[in-house]
Amino acid sequence: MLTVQRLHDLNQPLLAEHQLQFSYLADLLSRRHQDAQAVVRELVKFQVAIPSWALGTGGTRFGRFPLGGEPRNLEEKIGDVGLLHQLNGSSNSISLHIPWDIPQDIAGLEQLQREYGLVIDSVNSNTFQDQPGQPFSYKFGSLSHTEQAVRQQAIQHNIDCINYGRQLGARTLTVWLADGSNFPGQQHLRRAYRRTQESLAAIYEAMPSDWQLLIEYKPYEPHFYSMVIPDWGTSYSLCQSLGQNANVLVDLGHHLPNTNIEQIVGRLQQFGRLGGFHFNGSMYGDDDLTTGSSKPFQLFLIFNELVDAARDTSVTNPLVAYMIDASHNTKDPLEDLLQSIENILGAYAKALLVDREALHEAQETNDVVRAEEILRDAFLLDVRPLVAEAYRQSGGALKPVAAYRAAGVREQLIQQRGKLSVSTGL
Ligand code: AFD
Ligand code: MN
Ligand code: MN
Repeated sequence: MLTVQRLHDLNQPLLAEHQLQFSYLADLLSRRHQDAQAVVRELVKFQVAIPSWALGTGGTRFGRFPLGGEPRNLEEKIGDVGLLHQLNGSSNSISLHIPWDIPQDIAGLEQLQREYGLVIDSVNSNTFQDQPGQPFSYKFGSLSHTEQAVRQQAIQHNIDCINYGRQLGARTLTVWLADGSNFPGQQHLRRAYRRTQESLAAIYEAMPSDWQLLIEYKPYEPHFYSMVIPDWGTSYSLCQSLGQNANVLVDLGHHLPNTNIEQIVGRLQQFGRLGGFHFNGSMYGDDDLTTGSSKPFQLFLIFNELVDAARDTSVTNPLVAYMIDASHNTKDPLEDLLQSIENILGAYAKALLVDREALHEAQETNDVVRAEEILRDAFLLDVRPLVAEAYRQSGGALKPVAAYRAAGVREQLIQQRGKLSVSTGL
């Protein structure tokens, strides 16, 4: 669909202006003793996984407006992520959600992955819905359920997920637990925690030693009185009780409004328990909007913590797994993912450009204004030429969204898969 030649042709008319902008910025940075190419190298390396469930139009509980050409199976989902990766060179992995993505033809899938240069990043379990033919219902919980048989079914589902993932080379199981209660008194809060801890321990025991378990938290929804894992503290305590290979996953939409997420990120790194991210944009809660769309400064501050910890030799945090967890009911999902990645790379580039020594000095001398100005200097810099250069160096498009449109990708997908094809997922 997108050939190397086509991408080259699409870049051609933009190249002169890009080079002008890039060399201006590189010059400016070198006057400040910063190296533009070094930032570009970091951006080229940076990869964000794409979840299989973000490739179709998401709905709200009021409706869904599919736009056609959505991937109908795992093979086509891999194809979509492959397209994104061709366009920006920054999405080389895909995250699976069971039961929607149970792999059938392993050899065929491996072949496809090789063709597109993709790996399988993680496997996500689903105990928030009942599946046809399932003996026990999750209506009143899964890993925290009062009945042992229901818990066992949910534990087994997570073990099955690990086994599916192993076949395709994944090494991460992500658990988001929807368990909770809607009314005071409905659930014994401490017992629900204990049962969850025991269930997770059983999953952890069954996990191969080179795997990691990531535990998400979320303050509300689908339950509105209490969630069993509502906050990072609960996730952290569970990870502590499980062992070295369990880490906390921060989903940007899983906080109450105005939570200082960058501080949580800093804390978790300090404790060596930050395992991964689900990037998205949030105004009010789990909105799953485009990453960085409404709060770009927050995204920058999060990356500032990540870069800061990465440069601090006293921090021993495991490798952080980056993923987008968004859902779109008004945009073409692929365009939205391209936008998200662009915002993520921009925030990362800005964080890399923070004058960390000067910031440290300002902080140690309590120079409040100077410290803030240092962050603002980096944040307000237009780093788009660096991001575009990273795309170019990895063989992608200087302007991925424009290239996607100019190449008529959606139209071709609709032609291949039909106007009515609807993807599985959330
Ligand atoms: C839901 C949750 C959470 C999770 C995803 C996949 O809110 O973000 O990562 O499902 O299980 O969107
Ligand atoms: Mn998530
Ligand atoms: Mn969510």
